[in-house]
Amino acid sequence: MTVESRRARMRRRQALAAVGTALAGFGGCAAAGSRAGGDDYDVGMTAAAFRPVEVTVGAGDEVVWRNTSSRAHSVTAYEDRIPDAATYFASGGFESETAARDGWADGLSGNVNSGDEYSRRFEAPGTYEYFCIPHERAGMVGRVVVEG
Ligand SMILES: [Cu+2]
Repeated sequence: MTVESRRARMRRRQALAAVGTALAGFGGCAAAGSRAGGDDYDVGMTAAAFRPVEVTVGAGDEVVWRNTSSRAHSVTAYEDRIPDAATYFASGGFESETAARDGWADGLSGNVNSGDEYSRRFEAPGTYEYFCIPHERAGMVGRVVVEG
C-alpha cells in the first residue's frame, strides 16, 4: 500500500470515528466508535448501514469492510452498477449478483460475521454501488468511487 492511500485511509478512519461518536447518542449499538483491537478498516457496518456510505480511493487501492455490529451483513455489488471494465465482487466470492443472492438464501453464504472483515482491491476507475442482502430494503447500501 502506498503512503498516500494509507493517509487517505487514516483520514477516513478519523471521519469514521466522528460518525461513531455521533451515533453513540442514538442508542449505543456497536458502531464504528467502539473498536477494540485493530482498527485498520475503511467501512464499518452498523445495525443496518455502511459507515461511511461512500468512500473514495485510488485505482489499485484496497477497501476493507468490517462488521462493527452484532448483526449478519453482506457486501454485495450491484452487477449493473459497477464500471463495465470491473469484475464483479461480493463477500463469499460470488461471481454474480444472482449467485450471491441465492447463496445467502441457501444459508447465509457470504455473511460477514460480527467483527469479521471483507476486503477487495479496486482497479478500474468509476463508481461501484453495493448493498447488504438482508438489509437492502432497510436502505443498507454503499458506494466506492475509484479515481483514475
Ligand atoms: Cu446488513
